Amino acid sequence: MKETLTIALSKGRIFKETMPLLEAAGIQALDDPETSRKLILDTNHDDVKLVIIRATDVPVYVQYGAADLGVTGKDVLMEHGGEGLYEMLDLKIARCKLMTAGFADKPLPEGQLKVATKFVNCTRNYFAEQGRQIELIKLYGSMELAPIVGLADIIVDVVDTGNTLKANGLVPLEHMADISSRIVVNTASMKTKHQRLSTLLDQLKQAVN
Ligand code: PRT
Ligand code: MG
Repeated sequence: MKETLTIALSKGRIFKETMPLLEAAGIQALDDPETSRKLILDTNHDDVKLVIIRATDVPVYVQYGAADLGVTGKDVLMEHGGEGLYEMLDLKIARCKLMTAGFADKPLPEGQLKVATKFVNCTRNYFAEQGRQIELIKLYGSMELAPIVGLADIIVDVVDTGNTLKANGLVPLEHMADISSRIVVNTASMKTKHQRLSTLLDQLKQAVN
């Protein structure tokens, strides 16, 4: 019997933009995660499974070998730290920017800046490198609200069109990083399933270019 290959994906934009690339590599999902309640999707290969999980959980599943590989945003990967996995390929999908954002017309305070974000590690590193003192406020979503209600001076979030910021009276301020989705592979799987993984990675690389 062939060993199973487990691929971790989140639903939404990552699933939608990854599937054409997996299809180019000959892998088709037999269910749609937007309509199915299944967390493990079969594919046209009986030894390839897709596990559908929260975006922030993808590096964790791959780190512990619950999935051999996964697709994750560089933002999520930087926040996770990358322990136990290899970043193998830039799929150049789900592109956006990690930015600070705040009010256009309001000067920032002289002293400690209050920053609200779910990207606490990225934010801590960014401001530490610049020697700027901040107070970090960890949120799990709807970061745009924080400056409006006076919870924070600025936020750190991923920005695509900027429409969400604009709709809440905010503007992008500092560009922290360009973001796209990456293939990450479990370090042990890279050894034990080397042939299959390198074939799949080659096919995906061709599909990207
Ligand atoms: O949504 P959920 O809480 O389940 O998890 P998630 O937000 O981590 O997952 P998901 O599927 O929304 O995003 C997965 C990955 O897509 C992220 O990790 C990023 O790498 C990437 N990506 C690309 C984005 C965006 N573009 C994006 N625009 N992730 C989030 N957004 C948000 C943005 O923060 C804003 O609130 O979408 C909103 C609309 O963006 P604008 O600028 O176009 O208005
Ligand atoms: Mg989201």
